[in-house]
Amino acid sequence: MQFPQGFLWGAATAAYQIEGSPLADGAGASIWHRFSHTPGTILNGDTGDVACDHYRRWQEDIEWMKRLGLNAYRFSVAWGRVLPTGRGAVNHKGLDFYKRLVDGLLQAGITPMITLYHWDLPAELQDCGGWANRDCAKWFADYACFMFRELGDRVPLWATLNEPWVVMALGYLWGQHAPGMRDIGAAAKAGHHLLLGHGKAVQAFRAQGLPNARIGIVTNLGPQQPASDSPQDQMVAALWHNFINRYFLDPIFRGEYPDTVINFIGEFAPKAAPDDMRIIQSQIDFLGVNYYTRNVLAYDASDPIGSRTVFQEGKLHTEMGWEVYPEGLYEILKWVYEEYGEIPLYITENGAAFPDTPNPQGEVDDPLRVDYIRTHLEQAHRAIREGVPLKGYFYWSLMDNFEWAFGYSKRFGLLYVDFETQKRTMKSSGRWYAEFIAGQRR
Ligand code: IFM
Repeated sequence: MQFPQGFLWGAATAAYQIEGSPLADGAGASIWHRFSHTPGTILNGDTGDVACDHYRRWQEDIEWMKRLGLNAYRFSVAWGRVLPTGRGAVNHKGLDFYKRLVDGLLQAGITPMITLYHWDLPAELQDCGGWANRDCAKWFADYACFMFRELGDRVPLWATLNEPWVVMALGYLWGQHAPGMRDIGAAAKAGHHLLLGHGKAVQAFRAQGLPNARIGIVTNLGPQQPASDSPQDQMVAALWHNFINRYFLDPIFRGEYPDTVINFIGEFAPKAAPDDMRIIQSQIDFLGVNYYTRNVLAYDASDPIGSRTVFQEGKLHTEMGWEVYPEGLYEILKWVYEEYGEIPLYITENGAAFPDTPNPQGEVDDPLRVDYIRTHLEQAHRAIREGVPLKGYFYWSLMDNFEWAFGYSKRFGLLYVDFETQKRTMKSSGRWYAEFIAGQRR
């Protein structure tokens, strides 16, 4: 398996999941700080107050990246560290943290990819309605523009949003994520304003004229397959496919929402102002694909949405309950390529949580994760052989971290983190990945 020259070998993280010190040095609280401090929201009452203490240990973490042989690192900026209330006054201490991090990465020969929004909206903006308020698109673009000015000369890869579908569905529709809303109308508005914020940020990026930087968006995608050939199962699988895979990509690449979903949500469908779709369609330079699993779906009249996910007996599932289905990575990459054309792609997340425990010598052997990475890389390679313009792979995640509503109970890392002592230990999957990357350089 030889990947193309210049392929990026990375790992990914997000600010609230690893940084800790959420209010340090003048940072403003985010919706995740608020949400995790609300009793009953997060398993075991966990919060991101300490997380992996990366805010203070970032230099050590760059050393770990070097040991892994990474040539790229995807991380997110906590909006509220830089602009504590989300707009207006700048907090230079917060900004300096990211400047130091970027410089440290560049010095180590590691290409930074910044995600501007990985779910931690400044809490003050939520008090004004958050993403359900159309103004949020402008607040986001202003923040993005500020970041391009400050770091655009040094950061070659920028992603506007991480998984807008998850923000809309889990944050505004089903309520498991911050801001914990359950309101279909607000969800549809939030989705539209996320798209608009993305488009406006892309326009601000172009206006800066950054010759060495490229911009894209990161979406969670995966095959949505019918459990049988029955027309009802096929119908629900198609609906989920349009909802998960097309709902954000069709507007970006075609300037329209998928009809089936719009018809399904009826009166709640987002109302686009005349110029919105033109802004949303602003040309991007790459698409980030986060792939974890597939869904097999059956019609179920007793369910409010009319469908249920069919558990795949006999298949390996991760601690998240997600089926390990490497072919799905190939299938979804091919689908994106065939559907939306020659856009450069990155696998911006792919990974698995397994129950890792150190042995008495303190080593963490995780053969299931080694298999997971290897089999997914095989499928990525297969896609490249068939012409898919895949440019990089970022394992999720560099280290065990705060897995949102599941707190610290799910370990995805290449590095095991002892959350009591903050000691990092490279798992056998980390050693495997390092050897694999080294092999690509020979
Ligand atoms: O931890 C998350 C990440 O923040 C976004 N994508 C999925 C990961 C695993 O659930």
